Amino acid sequence: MTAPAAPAEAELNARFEAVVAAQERIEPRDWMPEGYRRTLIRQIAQHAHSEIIGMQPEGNWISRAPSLRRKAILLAKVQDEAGHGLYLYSAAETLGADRADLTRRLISGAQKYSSIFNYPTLSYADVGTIGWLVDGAAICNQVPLCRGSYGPYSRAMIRICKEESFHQRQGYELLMTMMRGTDAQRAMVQDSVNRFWWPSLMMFGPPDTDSPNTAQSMAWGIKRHTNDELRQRFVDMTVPQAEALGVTLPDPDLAWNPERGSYDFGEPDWAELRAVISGNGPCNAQRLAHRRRAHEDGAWVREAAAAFAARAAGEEAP
Ligand code: FAQ
Repeated sequence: MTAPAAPAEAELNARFEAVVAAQERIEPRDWMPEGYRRTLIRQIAQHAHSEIIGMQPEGNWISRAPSLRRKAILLAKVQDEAGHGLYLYSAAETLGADRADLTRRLISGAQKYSSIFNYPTLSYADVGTIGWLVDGAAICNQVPLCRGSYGPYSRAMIRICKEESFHQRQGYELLMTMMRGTDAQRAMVQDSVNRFWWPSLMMFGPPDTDSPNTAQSMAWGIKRHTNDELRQRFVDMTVPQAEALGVTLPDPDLAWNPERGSYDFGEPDWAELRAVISGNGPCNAQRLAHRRRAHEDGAWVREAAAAFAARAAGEEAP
């Protein structure tokens, strides 16, 4: 008796396309096109790196939090970001990526992380603004990823999004508290919003006309909306929140458009986004140097864990 012939690539691809079209999930052991695997590893790794590098701007303020309560909140938030990075590295591993290799690629600058984390945090108000605007943008971008076509990534996003919503609320509550305070505190909040507004819009990526990956990622169900659609959704969600907070968003072109049922807004500085993505933002060098140092300082922990695992495996062997 001969073994049944393996399905031809065309048949495997047809099955894959049918699962994606039915909005069902592709799982790690399913056949998938190499381009799909590569795109997912790229996006999930960048996402994981963003969570890990994203600990630095807010971590900068843990030791200078204005009260024990604020310190406890900030510590918990930064720890959550570490957790998100770990779920995401695990999701990338289900695709055959090696976590140590991904870390090497981050440290060498071969893989990207979100542009937003290359801006400095100059005052405690930035902790609130990051929660409100940066986590807010992250939620807008990531809620649709819970319906993405790759099972381990979409499931990881469910928990991450729940935690990000909590982060956004804590940021908004912090800013609201400052806005109810002194003139100096209100000025600090406004200054922070002025600095973070445009970089937050850039988190959604380049405009659709200049986004090489969107069309294919949408066809594969990795992305559910384009960069511009999500940016618009974020602006529409955020303007009423800014009004309730009493801050002015630094865009003279921001205006309600009744025909579109959305806000019109100005053009972000795309040259700035390109510069930041290519390593020339205000804090790129500092962020990577800090990550590299932490990795080198942790070498002894990795060695000890590997030695312990090898010894335990030896003891268990018959
Ligand atoms: N920064 O063709 P597209 C967070 C790159 S997590 C840096 O449009 P794509 C939580 C892009 O990778 C924030 N690079 O690409 C938190 C591509 O480069 P490549 C991270 C960017 O993938 C909160 C090239 O430009 N979130 O904030 C950026 O279809 C607070 C062409 O662009 C995610 O990663 C950028 N802003 O769409 C943590 C979500 N934009 O790889 C701490 C998942 C574009 O070809 C504190 N990712 N690039 O060399 C995504 O949704 C997508 O990957 C996009 C980009 C929308 C980011």
